Amino acid sequence: MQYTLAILKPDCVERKLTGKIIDFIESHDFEVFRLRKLQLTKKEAQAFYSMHKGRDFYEPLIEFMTSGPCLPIILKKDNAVDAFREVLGATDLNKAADGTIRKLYAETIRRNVVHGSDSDENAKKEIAFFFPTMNILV
Ligand code: 3AN
Repeated sequence: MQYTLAILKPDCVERKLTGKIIDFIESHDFEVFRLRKLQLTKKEAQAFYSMHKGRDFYEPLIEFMTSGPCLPIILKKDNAVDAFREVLGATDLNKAADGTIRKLYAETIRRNVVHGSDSDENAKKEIAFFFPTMNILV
């Protein structure tokens, strides 16, 4: 079994898509293992997205991710990281495959509804970021 981190982003919460997205995730056989609802501070968002510091989309991304509450979720499934990236779809909704979350629900490349860890290493870091007591997973 593997774990990955999803975040239902502020656009997802604002558009009241939370239930639909969790239903989608569960119907693709992921277990919702842990879930929180919180609003990221600017410092937290900057730390979470530090790998993108300096990119042109970094500041608007921080503004967007701190604009309202989000729901970090630990998902559990065999091969969870790759399996979730597959159902999530490409960052850019115009490149996302049919039937993926982003193809179905994203509005723009920034307002793309859900985050998913892109590697096992990052999943462990991201899970520890939002669920610091879940050290059994890291
Ligand atoms: P992903 O979420 O698919 O792993 P990353 O990690 O490259 O994508 O980017 C993190 C977030 O930054 C994306 N989910 C999206 O909200 C935003 N983003 C990425 N690339 C762009 C871009 N070219 N323009 C605007 N926002 C972007």
